[in-house]
Amino acid sequence: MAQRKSKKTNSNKTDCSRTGMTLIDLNRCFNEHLFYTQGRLPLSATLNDHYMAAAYTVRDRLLHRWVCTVRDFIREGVKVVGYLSAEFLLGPHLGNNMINLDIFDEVREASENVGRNLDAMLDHEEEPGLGNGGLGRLAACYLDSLATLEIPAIGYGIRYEFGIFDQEIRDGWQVEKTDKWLRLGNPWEIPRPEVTYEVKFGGHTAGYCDDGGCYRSRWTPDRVVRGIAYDTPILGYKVNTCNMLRLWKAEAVESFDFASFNVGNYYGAVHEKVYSENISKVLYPNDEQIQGKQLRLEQQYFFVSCSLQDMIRLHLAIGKSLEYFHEEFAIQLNDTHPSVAVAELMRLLVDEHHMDWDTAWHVTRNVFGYTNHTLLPEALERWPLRLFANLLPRHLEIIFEINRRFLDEVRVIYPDDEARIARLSLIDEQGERYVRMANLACVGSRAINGVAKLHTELLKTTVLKDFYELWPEKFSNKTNGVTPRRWMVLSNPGLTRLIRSRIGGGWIKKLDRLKRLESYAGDDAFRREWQAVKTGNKQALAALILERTGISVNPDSMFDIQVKRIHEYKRQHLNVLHVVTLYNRLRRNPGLDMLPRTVIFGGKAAPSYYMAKLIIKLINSVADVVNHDPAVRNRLKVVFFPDFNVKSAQKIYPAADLSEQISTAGKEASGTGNMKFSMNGALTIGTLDGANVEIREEVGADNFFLFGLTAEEVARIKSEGYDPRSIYLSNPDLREAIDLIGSGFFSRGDPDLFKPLVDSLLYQDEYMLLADYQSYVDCQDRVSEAYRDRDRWTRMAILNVARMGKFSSDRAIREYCREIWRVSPNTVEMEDFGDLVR
Ligand code: GL4
Repeated sequence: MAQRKSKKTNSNKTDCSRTGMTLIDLNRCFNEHLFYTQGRLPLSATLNDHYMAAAYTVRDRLLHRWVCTVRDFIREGVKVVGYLSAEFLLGPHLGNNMINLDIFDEVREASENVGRNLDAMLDHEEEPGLGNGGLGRLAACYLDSLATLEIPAIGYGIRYEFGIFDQEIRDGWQVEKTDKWLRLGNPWEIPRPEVTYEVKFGGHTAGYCDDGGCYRSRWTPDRVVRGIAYDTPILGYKVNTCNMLRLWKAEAVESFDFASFNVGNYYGAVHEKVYSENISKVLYPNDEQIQGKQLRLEQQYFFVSCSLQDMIRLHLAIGKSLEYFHEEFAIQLNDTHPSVAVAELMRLLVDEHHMDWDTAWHVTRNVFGYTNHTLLPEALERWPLRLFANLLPRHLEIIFEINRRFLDEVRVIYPDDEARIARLSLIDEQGERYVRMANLACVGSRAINGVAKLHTELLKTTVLKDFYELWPEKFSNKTNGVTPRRWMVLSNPGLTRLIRSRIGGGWIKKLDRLKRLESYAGDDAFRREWQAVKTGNKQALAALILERTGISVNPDSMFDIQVKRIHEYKRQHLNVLHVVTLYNRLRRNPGLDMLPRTVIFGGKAAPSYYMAKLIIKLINSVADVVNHDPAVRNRLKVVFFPDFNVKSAQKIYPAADLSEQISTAGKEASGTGNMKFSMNGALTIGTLDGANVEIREEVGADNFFLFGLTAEEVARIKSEGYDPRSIYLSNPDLREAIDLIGSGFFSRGDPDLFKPLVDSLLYQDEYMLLADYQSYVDCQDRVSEAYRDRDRWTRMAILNVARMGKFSSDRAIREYCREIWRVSPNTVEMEDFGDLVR
């Protein structure tokens, strides 16, 4: 055993050290942590003690690799990626790190040696839910791939004390509960109280002449907050590269205002502390919808300023001049949330480091890249000028100066095109004035990208059209990807084992190799085993559904799943219309030979998004009626799985037969859940939207259930005048479904409850559910037909998995590295630090 272990992962001698990889090493380390870190004897250890001991045992091995990675950072002077994101939806660490260290089986054994089941420990871990959905989860997948590809990188964000709320369902409604993820401590983070920066807010600016006679601006803030670094190691898969995610916590510069304290004003004295700490208190729970709150801008500026100051410090520490900052760092703006970085870097370079404007602008423009993640107008960030000026007066001056110079350039290219100049301006001046963050990001970046082919094309022709016409060379597409380590190896061990048994494990790092599975699609024995894996996963999910909702579902039925944030454009209510249509068929014809389906929904609604919350209530209300109607006889079940998060996602994707990707074409920028489902052998029913288009291209049109209008058709019909009511009137099945909802049938006779939803469909139907309804229902009938032929279905599922290679986040990150960041890998060698690690 010891022999085998010392050969894998690391060629170097770690086997007898403090962080050795053999079962003996792991057992010893586990017991030591139980005793010395948790202060427990095995007999009195709780589940949490065991979990903590396992976490620290694994963490020790991460830290050994981290130390080696950092050693190279300094020694090699390699170019580093700084990934700036307001969200990182990491999910639980323990299992993932065990996979990446390749010690899963050993830790399972070590925990069994102390009488503890590993799954119970994995289940016990609170996940850091520091994100809303796809955007934050993408950032987490990208960190995994950066480390796996051995690219030196630092993720920068906010250490929210409360992440995305926990969702409970009461009487069918969503209820939000505070996410207290830090309650039991967080063994994965290392606080760095000595790595801190001051961040200024408010106040005013005044001009002055410096010693050299240069005109400068001095910013006198009225508030200063301190950011403290908390580092989480991010290890790559079977490599020694261990990058870090550095999250900032806000604290008061002085915890107590002694002047107030001394005059007996205790509450006044702690006020500042409480006020400052608010900044990193809670994640805004809106996905693709801005709230325009000052605290949000404070959060953005806070983490951006700390992160840039940190990168500048690291840069200066290796002895380089700031003129070369962009040669040592590539900084990616994950959407516009961190885009105030453009102005902040200018401020740091010009005001604090006394660089001249032109050089600073050269550095700034060459260091940033900007990824756009949505076309939805309600998600495009803009800040009222007054609010911005009050909070960041110096940044507004800088933005004005950037804008003045930029628009001068534009005027040369497009003389007299005032309308275009108004559209390109960093300031929106139609009515109340706003700072346009997307424009700032475009002007301040070297590269701009969308997240799927269709999305990038739409960016170029709609939201960022003027910028595309100005700088076509800056634009490119980077289709999203997801990490197969978490989304296949960790979450679907059964499928992983089966695939390994036929084609080995090379695909885990080179996902294209899944292609080799194609030849097994026609292999009977393989298909049987494949089905057995799926059935096992469905049974496990059925057990979880029973535990969480009390609903018992049949694992032999088709698991038809839609999990994602609840949003009208994602059209969970189109899925509901289909459910009601099936239900009506059963009511009309009780003896109908219908393929049994379990329709599962999951996802959170922004607390202030009324329609989304009403959709959750609708799903639960329909479920209540359908699941209790004896006439249905288990041919149809509806489940709303509460509190969908990374942890439950890992159990849900592997159990799906059918993946619902049914957004209105042109609205979903990419989607990443669509990729996770397909990688786990679910077939997709979907529109030509986001990455669905490319998934279908890859897996083949025969293995994808397509329905609905194209983005072009959506735009055309909208411009010609769309009339949902005429569709309603001419389609009896649709009318019956909508009328049943409107009648109060699902709301205990109350016709008012769902009226807002029904009315919005009949009189506006912004997302064109009615236009796509018949095409969707027909497509679902084809799905049922296909599922009846289980061998054909399994063949299609195998081909889906075999052809998903493109959607690894490794492919996406390689493209970013080559085409945007221009960074290359650095192989980290393990070093035995002698007595230090024995
Ligand atoms: C999103 C998009 O809605 C989603 O399609 C995409 O996959 C994701 C990552 O690029 O980004 N944009 C925002 S905002 N939230 C998202 O999830």
